[in-house]
Amino acid sequence: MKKMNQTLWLLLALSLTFVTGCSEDDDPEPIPVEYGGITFPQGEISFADAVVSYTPGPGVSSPYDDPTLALEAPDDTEYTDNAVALGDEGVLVLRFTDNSLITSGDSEYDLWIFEIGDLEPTDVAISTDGTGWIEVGANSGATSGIDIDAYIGSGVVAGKKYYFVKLTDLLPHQTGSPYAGADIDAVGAITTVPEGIITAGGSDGVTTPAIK
Ligand SMILES: [Ca+2]
Ligand SMILES: [Ca+2]
Ligand SMILES: [Ca+2]
Ligand SMILES: [Ca+2]
Repeated sequence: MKKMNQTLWLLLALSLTFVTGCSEDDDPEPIPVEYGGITFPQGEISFADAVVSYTPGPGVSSPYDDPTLALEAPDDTEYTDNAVALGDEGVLVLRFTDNSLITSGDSEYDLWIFEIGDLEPTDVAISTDGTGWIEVGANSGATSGIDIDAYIGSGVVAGKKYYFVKLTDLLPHQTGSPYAGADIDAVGAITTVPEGIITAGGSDGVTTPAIK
């Protein structure tokens, strides 16, 4: 009887050690999410988190002039005015704070732009610091992906973390006021690296991520 009790205690102690070890040391596994048929393996953190700047072109007014509508996961699948209009040749700069965009090492798409309504293309550039920009081509409008590995050798560096995405509406003029130009619902990174604590800094009020 005594031996049996000892065995039970030993088993209990072992299982407690196992449970405690798992919960303390391991990051939780990301839960993939799917939007518009595209799977984001790192889950909800994959999407842009903050607006750096918004310079709309002509033909945009409320409620289509709110750049925060381009943040986080896509939510305008039913045309519920949850996208920001850029206006003709307008510019929107977004940033990732709890994740970053990196190359995938293959020709799979790495960055997705969710644009709604009439197809309106944008020029896309990415940056590590929000100042030096690397052109990664134009997207076609609607939900479209970009392979940034294709730009290795013309600015993109494999494995480097890109925190900033700049979208510039491209002519020709298609839709008019109040939602002229490309309508951006969301921007997501497939090959996304989770971030730890971001250090704040910079006199312009823009939080500058620690470049690693
Ligand atoms: Ca994010
Ligand atoms: Ca890629
Ligand atoms: Ca559109
Ligand atoms: Ca949105």
